[in-house]
Amino acid sequence: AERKADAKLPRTDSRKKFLNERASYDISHRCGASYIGDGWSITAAHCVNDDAITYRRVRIGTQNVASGGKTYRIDTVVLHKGYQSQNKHDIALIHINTKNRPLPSGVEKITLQSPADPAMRNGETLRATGWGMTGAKMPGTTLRLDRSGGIQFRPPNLLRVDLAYFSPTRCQKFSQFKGKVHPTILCAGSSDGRDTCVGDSGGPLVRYQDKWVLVGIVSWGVGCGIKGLPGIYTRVSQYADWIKRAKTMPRGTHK
Ligand code: 4AZ
Repeated sequence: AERKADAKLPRTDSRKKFLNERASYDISHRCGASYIGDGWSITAAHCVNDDAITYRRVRIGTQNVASGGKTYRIDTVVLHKGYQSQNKHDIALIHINTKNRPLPSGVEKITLQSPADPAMRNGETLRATGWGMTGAKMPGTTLRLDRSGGIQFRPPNLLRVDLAYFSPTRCQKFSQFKGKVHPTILCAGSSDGRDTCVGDSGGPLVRYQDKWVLVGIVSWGVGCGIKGLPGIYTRVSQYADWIKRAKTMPRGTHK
């Protein structure tokens, strides 16, 4: 639709100006992702499963949502074939070409949690990071109204939140998640409203086991910050084989 609208504009300076202006104001944050090495990042399928993926970029190597680091075109998207809705197989790999343009210094890949690693215990601490909406105004944040008219904010710098792991048994007890707590997801939340939210999607949920490992991908929830109600994350350890195979895919878009 966007391209059609562009085509209607005359091929003049004003069209050029329009496109340039759009390029400067149209850059907005969409989702998080985690760098896993060899040009590959892992994110949520719902973050990359639309036509606008053509315009989307990866910004890597900065804590600021709008500046610093380096930005790359995405040359490959591998969507999980079983992805239909947000609560099933919400996982995708995206690839950037770092051959001729090395990653910014200091960027490290995160290790994926392995199925053989010690199981998570109910109540243990996991950490999420992202540029998703917050409930409190901080310096530099942009004011937004949510669908219900509530005021929410976009933080300029990366935030982190420590959450508790909710065992599947405990998570099933919430009517909102009953029958949806498949082995391929995990639940994490807090009793005091700490949570992930819109904009954190695709980003990491990590656990410290000798080093930080990736255990979850921010996927979905019912609202944000509702005390006691956890958020839903893709359980990365269940996708070890899928990730290995995805990394062998040729460049392009694979659905
Ligand atoms: C979202 O819409 C979203 N509270 C992400 C996380 C959570 C809710 C919604 C969890 O991207």
